[in-house]
Amino acid sequence: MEKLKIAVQKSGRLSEKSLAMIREAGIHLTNGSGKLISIASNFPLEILYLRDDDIPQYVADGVADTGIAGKNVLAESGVSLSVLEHLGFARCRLSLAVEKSVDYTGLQYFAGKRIATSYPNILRSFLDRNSIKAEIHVINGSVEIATGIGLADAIFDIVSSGSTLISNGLKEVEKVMDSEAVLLASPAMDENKNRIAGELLFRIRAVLAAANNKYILLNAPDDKLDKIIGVIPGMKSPTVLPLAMKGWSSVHSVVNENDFWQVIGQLRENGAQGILVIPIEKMIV
Ligand code: PRT
Ligand code: ZN
Repeated sequence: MEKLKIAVQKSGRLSEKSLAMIREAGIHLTNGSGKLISIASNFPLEILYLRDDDIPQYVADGVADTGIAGKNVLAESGVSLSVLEHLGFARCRLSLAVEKSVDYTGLQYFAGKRIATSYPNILRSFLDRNSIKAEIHVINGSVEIATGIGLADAIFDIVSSGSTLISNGLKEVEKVMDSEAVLLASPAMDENKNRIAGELLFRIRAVLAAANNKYILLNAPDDKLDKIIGVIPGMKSPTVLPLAMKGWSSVHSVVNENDFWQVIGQLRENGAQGILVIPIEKMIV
């Protein structure tokens, strides 16, 4: 049977999480390190291990049908591909940074300056959009040292925690884009591959939804039930079951990770007791 080919970074920041996500989608991989290809035993999927920079082009050319790459890499490649899903890992941003001592007053600062980066295309289009003429110096790797060694006046690079900037005496002054890993799809897939890609996407969404939600159980005094239910609407509405002890009910629901601590606080204020929080394995939305 025909297999869907998915391109995954061979080794780097995306590799482990990309493979973990595929495994959590219930797909078994016969994997060994250093391989170029793995084949799934229980799903029509073949994994191609590539450098992340090559992934958008390979997907566009149909060498791979789908792929996982950073949004930054897709933007830099200039390849136009549809993003099937934002995957929520490898989050970072691309920013302009200058030496800490610079009295930065705005984008005009960059006019006529030398900016070092490994992302010249994204930077050029940002500067063009803002009508700033600057000199772009392309360097691959260790961009953060470019100002210190006198190669540039500023840098444009990936920032995550910001600690690399701080330890090189730099400060972030303009965020140009946010990035995270994205699932890309080739426009050239036939009907069968589209169907497999659809099933893979369905499973990945179930994994992502599960990771973002928790199952919650609690005991509520009946006279506070309405208030407590108001705090946790759940997927449709919460399950409410009477407890053996008169005047109390058990409430079951699903709470989004983002609202979690706020919801717990409101539940306690409203007299909820014995709150249990359980991870969700898969969530079909
Ligand atoms: O060999 P290959 O070409 O496949 O890998 P690579 O070396 O090009 O990429 P890799 O594995 O380093 O990163 C892959 C992707 O991870 C990037 O394209 C981003 O989408 C994403 N990502 C997320 C990051 C970071 N976070 C990150 N912090 N990529 C790089 N960094 C580096 C950054 O370059 C800077 O030097 O970490 C430093 C900044 O981190 P903080 O935490 O100090 O701010
Ligand atoms: Zn790369």
